[in-house]
Amino acid sequence: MNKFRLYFILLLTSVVLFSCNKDDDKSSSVPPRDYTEQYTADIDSIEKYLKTHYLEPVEVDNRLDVIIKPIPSPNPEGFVSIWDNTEFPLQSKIFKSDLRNSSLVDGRIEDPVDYKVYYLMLQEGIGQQATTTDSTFVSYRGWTLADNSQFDISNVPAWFTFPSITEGENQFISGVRLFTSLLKAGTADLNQETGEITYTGYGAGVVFIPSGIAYFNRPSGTIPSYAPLGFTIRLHTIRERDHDRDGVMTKYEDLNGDGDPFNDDTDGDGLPDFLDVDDDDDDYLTRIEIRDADGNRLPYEEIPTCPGGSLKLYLDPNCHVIIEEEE
Ligand SMILES: [Ca+2]
Ligand SMILES: [Ca+2]
Ligand SMILES: [Ca+2]
Ligand SMILES: [Ca+2]
Repeated sequence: MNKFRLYFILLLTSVVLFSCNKDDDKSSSVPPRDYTEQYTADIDSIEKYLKTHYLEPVEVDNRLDVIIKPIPSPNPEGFVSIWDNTEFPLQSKIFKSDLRNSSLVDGRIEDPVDYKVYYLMLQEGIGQQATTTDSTFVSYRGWTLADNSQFDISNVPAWFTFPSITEGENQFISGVRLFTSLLKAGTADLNQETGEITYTGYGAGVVFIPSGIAYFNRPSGTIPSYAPLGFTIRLHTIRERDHDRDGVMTKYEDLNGDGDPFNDDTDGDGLPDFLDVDDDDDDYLTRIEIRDADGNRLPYEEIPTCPGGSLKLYLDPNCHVIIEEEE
């Protein structure tokens, strides 16, 4: 579990090191491969995998999963490849890596690749659609596509958050969290006698991830470098977050609505709105600019715009707080 988070920290460190110290100590460090070249190789091996393997859905203790095996040759039982499967049709979506060399600004790492991510849905989910900034409560299983060896499994769901808000919050690899945003959550049922919570109707799917949005050049546990990975992901529930705790939920701080809160920076100070406690840089904190005359926090929809303006109060530096905060 923690290795996902540890990996992320290590990767961030390595990005900083590689960008700052290119000339240092060439003997002991091998530069990472080119993202585009590696992606070309990865997508080729992923497509070969999908055309030469079949899957069977399984359900154990309310956990949806798949068994994936190579299609035997000859193939008297007529196994259908994942590529041609019509019961669980293969889908794909283009993603950009969401890794950044700082959690505070939009210093996206220099990765030009449009990653084609193949996936299939086992169950759509009946609850709320996740976003990339929600905390997600996920159980999973992961394996390497090169030899179908399982490197990790978590039948008990755990929380993942990107970017982490408090220390100790786990982050999944980029490819998994991007895919998880395509799933819908389930519903939780509490057994009053045992105290056990059962999740039903959760979104579940299988995703095939190029190494550039997995571990790339860094081996992790039994995962070698540059390894395309497969994951089964089950999204049990989600929690919306307010990353900067300014009273405006992160989902409302994606002003241009493109699903990426890192590229919305109202005051242009390099800190995106969802991580900026004073979004318009007028020296009045957002959390006190979103209160009514009695000092109560307003629901987002009810935060007024400035007189004669189109922006909400906390986003317009030309007008300020409704009431001064009393100490
Ligand atoms: Ca906020
Ligand atoms: Ca945005
Ligand atoms: Ca800002
Ligand atoms: Ca302000």
